[in-house]
Amino acid sequence: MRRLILAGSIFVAGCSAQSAAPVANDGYVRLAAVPGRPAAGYFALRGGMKDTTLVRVEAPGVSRAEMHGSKMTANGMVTMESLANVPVPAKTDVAFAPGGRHVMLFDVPHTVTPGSRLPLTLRFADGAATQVEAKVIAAGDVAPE
Ligand SMILES: [Cu+2]
Repeated sequence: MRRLILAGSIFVAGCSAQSAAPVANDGYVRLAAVPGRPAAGYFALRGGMKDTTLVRVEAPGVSRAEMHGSKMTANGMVTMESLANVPVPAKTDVAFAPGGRHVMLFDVPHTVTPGSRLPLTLRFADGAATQVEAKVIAAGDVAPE
């Protein structure tokens, strides 16, 4: 509902009721095993009516949210790299999932505990935004379906 209001205010003319902006679903946040360490956010992103670029992720009370990619080094180690932006082609699935892209959430408030929800706001280069209510799980929990 919120997404449609945002889209409506930004795309002034010519838009139908269809979602112009990408849509995010199945969000969850895995807390770190050690308090104070960053949590990891995941979601399934689906491109909207046109190509765009994800430029920022925000969460209330979180000091910093960085988009990261994971990549394998020559000696088989997995390392993370910070991503300034993530292309989201029209009508294309862009996964943020374990082993791949994710959002690192720094200084997650103490009120964010397993079983709670943390709204993630995804902001795009064209000014559009979408939100996903991420389920919060503990470090050792199985990821939600
Ligand atoms: Cu990371």
